[in-house]
Amino acid sequence: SESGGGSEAGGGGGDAIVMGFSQVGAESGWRTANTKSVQDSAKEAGITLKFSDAQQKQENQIKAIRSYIQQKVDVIAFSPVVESGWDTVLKEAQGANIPVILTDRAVDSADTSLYKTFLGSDFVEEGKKAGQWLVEEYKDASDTVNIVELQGTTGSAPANDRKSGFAEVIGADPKFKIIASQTGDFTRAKGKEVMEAFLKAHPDIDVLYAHNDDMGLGAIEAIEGAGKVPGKDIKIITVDAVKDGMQALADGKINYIVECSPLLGPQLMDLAKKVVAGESVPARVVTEETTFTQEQAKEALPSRQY
Ligand code: GYE
Repeated sequence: SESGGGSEAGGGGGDAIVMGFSQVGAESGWRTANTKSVQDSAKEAGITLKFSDAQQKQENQIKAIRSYIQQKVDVIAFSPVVESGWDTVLKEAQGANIPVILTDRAVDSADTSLYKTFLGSDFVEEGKKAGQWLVEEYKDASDTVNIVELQGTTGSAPANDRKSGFAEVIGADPKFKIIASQTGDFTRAKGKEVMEAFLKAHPDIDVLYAHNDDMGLGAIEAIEGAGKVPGKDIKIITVDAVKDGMQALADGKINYIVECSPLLGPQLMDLAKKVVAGESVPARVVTEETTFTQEQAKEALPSRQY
């Protein structure tokens, strides 16, 4: 492996640790910030990074992981686009004695020995926080609250969990009705397109719950295009809190954002060093996160990094 120049990098007879990282894609502002965090932190930690972008396709990630196995990297890290279907390739990595770290998203493999740890957010909790805001916002209302939902990438951990956490909380009160729910693939373009269809089919939407800021931002364009006022005629809740989302929140077009931090790089590099050195690491490392109202967004915006 190449020398990365970091004095702490080890595990391979003094050479820098080589990490193969398979990223989901470049679908959102969150993802761009996450990629930068991983790349910057690898440099900082003296870890040689082999990086690939799977363009939201599982087959591309499997190919990338197989090529990292062939190249005999020291550690593989990846953010699995969907939860299912990883056992075969993870067994190949295990057979080659290459430790695997899940970052950001989880897999549903029953055999948890196939990876060393999972670093990332608690997406169920994020969905619950979104639901709790809604329950509070409509606590004095007795009429039905019509909700439309823009889901993340079908089969992905954040889409599955943000949906179930939210449904659990609002399910306690029958006045909350999800009248439409479809994937917008975590992108602005798809969020806009699906919201346009929702608006045509349902003249009576009260609330939009979007699984990320980007889909929410696309939906805002659709809402304005339909002559309605986002944040007023239709209340909007999103997840992530990237800069563009925070700006829309401060401008009153979004009503509430549940934070999901993309800055996983420093913790990932620490975990990688430990795993390569054969040290034990916790099976689960959960990211710390908050929520933002419109007022809080105005305060936080000037110092927001991403
Ligand atoms: O919320 C979304 C991105 O996996 C947590 O993926 C991540 C999600 C994030 O595309 O914006």
